[in-house]
Amino acid sequence: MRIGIVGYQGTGKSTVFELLTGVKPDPSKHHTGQVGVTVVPDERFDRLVEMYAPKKETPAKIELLDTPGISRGEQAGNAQRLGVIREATALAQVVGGFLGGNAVGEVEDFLTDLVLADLQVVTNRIERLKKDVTKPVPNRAELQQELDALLPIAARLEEGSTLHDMEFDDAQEKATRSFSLLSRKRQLVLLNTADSTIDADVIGRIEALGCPVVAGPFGLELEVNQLPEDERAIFAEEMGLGESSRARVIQAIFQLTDYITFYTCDEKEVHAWLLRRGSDAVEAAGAIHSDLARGFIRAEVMSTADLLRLGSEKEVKAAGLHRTEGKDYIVQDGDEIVIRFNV
Ligand SMILES: Nc1nc2c(ncn2[C@@H]2O[C@H](COP(=O)(O)OP(=O)(O)OP(=O)(O)O)[C@@H](O)[C@H]2O)c(=O)[nH]1
Ligand SMILES: [Mg+2]
Repeated sequence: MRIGIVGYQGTGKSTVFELLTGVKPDPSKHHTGQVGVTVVPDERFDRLVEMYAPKKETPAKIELLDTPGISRGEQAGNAQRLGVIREATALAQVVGGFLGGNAVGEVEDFLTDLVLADLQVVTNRIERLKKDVTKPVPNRAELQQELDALLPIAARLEEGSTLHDMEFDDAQEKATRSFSLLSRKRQLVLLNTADSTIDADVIGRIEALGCPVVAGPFGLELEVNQLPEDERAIFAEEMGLGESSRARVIQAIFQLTDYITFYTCDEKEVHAWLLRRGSDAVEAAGAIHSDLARGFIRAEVMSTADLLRLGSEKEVKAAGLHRTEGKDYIVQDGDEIVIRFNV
């Protein structure tokens, strides 16, 4: 899973990237974007580690992509600049609240830039299709169907709307699969404020645009992190800083993506795995290793809620809460799973 850290130039994207990943942005990677990895804070995982005391612990991680800022001045080039985030699972827009501009307007403008980038891609394809359907080609009916699927999408984008609440039918999904439409990606706003003062009205107005918001003085927090350990607490108190935003931001990003966490646990390793919500037991097996999916026999499942409440696997089994599930079982958030397989 890769999250694009996006936004206009100089809003604090690289600052947030460093705060979340601990990785210093490398100026030589500025144009292409830089990838860093961050651990997902997870209390269930911490408690499972305590319970199993394994030799190895592997928490869930997400990848963050720090991207070059897009331009307010020359919007014409933005569609191309946004190309680096086509592969992102979801977007986190950093808004430079500390700069004193209009934060709500900045989110609206950014959404418009995404819409324009999508419109360019969709329109190019439509123009091509319009020409091709007039030719005596063998797949003319197919091309016509693709054209019919794209026209309502273009119409929506021309109105200036994102595609967040447009339902796509199968033909539309198929016609747009290779585009990775930007204005369809889920988007979170990270409002980078000057200090710990947060304006609830501004947050409400951004949320009304369809983007959940996490606000915080990310720049200040990074500065505090970079102080010698013994000075951090004093400085944080002086600046009125509370708990670091890092955990809050990553939790919010994770919630945005519609993934769940499942676990594999024994005395060798406690491992947290991310999986798209709605995936079945074979897909969970495949996330661990392709052999486990190929040779899948069954999944033995218990919920970590039961496990942590009752204190051991033995107690869960005694309470009759340990289940055997087949291929079609839809994995639930918090499941602890053992895959039985044969290759
Ligand atoms: N005062 C203050 N300055 C900040 C804050 N966040 C970032 N800055 C400063 O703003 C400048 C730009 O920050 P970056 O994190 O590099 O911004 P960016 O969005 O990555 O910039 P581009 O990649 O060039 O688009 C730097 O000088 C930062 O030190 C903040 O919260 N408060
Ligand atoms: Mg940057």
